[in-house]
Amino acid sequence: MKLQELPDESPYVSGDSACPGCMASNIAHNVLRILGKKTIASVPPSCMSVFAGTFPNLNWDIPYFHMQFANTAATVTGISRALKAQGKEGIVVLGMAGDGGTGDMGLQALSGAAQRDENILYICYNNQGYENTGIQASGMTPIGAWSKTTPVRNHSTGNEYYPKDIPRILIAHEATYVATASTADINDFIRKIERAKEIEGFRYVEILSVCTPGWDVETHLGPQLAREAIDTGFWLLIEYDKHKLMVNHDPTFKGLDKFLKKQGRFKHMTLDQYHIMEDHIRRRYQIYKSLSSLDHFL
Ligand SMILES: Cc1ncc(C[n+]2csc(CCOP(=O)(O)OP(=O)(O)O)c2C)c(N)n1
Repeated sequence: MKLQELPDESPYVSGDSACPGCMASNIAHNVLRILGKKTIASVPPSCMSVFAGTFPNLNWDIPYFHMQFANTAATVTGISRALKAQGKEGIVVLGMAGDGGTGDMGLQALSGAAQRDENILYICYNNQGYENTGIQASGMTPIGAWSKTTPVRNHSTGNEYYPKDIPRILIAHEATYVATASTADINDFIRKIERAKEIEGFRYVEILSVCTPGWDVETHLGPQLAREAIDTGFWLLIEYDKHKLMVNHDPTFKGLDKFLKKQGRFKHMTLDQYHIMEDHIRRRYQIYKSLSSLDHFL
């Protein structure tokens, strides 16, 4: 479906309390427009669970479970297996978590579900930090980024570590479907969520989610930054389906410095740090590109 063909109505109804410019809110709205009402969702502690509200004021108009931080994949596994035991078909079981809940706290449950090929759809909205609790670094925060736990003072210059590449980790599990997406390429986004909806087994989609306070950017800049993230290679669009990996968009790698300078979290970066980031971006692209040249992966 094209964007114009999607229903205006989404089970993600109005009334969330997300920050101005929050991309996670937009992601949830569009994901649920595509998945529709025959969906059961589970969201762990995160911005999303907070700005969704609580019953009876919850803005998800479908069955919705809020559980513990590390449990997303395990919770949706239980729901999916219970539906199977009851002989109920055609219901999407969705887990939706931030990058902290996915790549740090939730990683072992996620890994187990991928290995067992549980019949679940797991979406990580990756805002690249523990944003709900006040902007701490997660395992998926970019190298060099400022956060409250990676300060820029006393000779400390932001996050020292490379971010975990969760799609690559899940591909190594031979997971059924693994993709990344962005609201900046909405047709690619829709196609991937539709594909993830239609197939059975373990499906993972990770979506870049601009966080205006966490990235220290003006509230109107999200869509532009999401576009520049793709063009600069900062965010790769990839898809692993039927054991074949594809890179869906080849970045130009141009304008990385301008892209970074628009974000307060990177404004302290030295030239050396910039080169480390640039080198990392190109290496990651080369890795995906060389894996995509294989006829059959693993
Ligand atoms: C076991 C446990 N540790 C810490 C917390 C506190 N906590 C709630 S939400 C959150 C941050 C979540 O970060 P992420 O998953 O990246 O989602 P975001 O807030 O960025 O949307 C933390 C640390 C918790 N609820 N449970």
